[in-house]
Amino acid sequence: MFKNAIVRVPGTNFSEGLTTAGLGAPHFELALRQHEDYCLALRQCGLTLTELPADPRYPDSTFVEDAAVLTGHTAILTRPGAPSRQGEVESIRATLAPFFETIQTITPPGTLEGGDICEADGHFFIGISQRTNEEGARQLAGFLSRAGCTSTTVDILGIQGLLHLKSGIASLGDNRLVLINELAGMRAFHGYDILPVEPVENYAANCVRVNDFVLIAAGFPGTEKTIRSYGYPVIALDMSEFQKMDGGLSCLSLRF
Ligand code: CIR
Repeated sequence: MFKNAIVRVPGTNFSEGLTTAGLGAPHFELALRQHEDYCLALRQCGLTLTELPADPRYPDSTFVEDAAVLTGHTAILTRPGAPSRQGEVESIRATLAPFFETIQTITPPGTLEGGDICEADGHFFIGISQRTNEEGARQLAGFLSRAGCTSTTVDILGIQGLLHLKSGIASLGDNRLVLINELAGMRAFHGYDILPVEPVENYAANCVRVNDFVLIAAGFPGTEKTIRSYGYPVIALDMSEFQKMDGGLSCLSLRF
């Protein structure tokens, strides 16, 4: 069960963040409303939120998930592969400090972003991507192992258009993974119950199980139906303005 979440409201210069989506500039007021609805949904799932103020030094800093990897008593601060995002980590350290006994940090030449880390029933998949390198993965695997967790790496460098591992996978718990086709065939995921995502709905693969609920991006009826068919109550959230900045549902919060 998750009890807490950390979120950060988008700043007025949110549109100056990194993006490859080609969907146009986000509408700031609408992004704020979507962020409010997202926070409301987390509360509906029973979480207590720590809401950080916008940080205009880092236009991508609303995507707090990329700054840390959390497990039990240990928080691991990342070292984002995107240089413009590396400064985001310091304020997340201060925010996590009251909650975690041990705080570790990924150090150079390692790079790692939280969006590349998918925890599935106690095992951690670590994506090797444009943002997370082998050295970052090696350091994280060491910290996880000391925290009593297992991990394996998944190379996604060859998958076009996949920013982070979690852009294409979600763990629902219960040995179930939501997966895009490009990942579904990989050995790493053998033995799991796979809920496939149609290619036109790839964006919806980045959904999140939060306690009794599954949060999913609105507008992807096939994926929503699949998840509902397994009996999960679904909360569908409009994510259009975050999608324009390559952001998914999971990256808007750190949950623990
Ligand atoms: C970036 O390119 O870093 C941000 N514009 C989007 C990050 C989204 N994070 C995620 O999917 N975990």
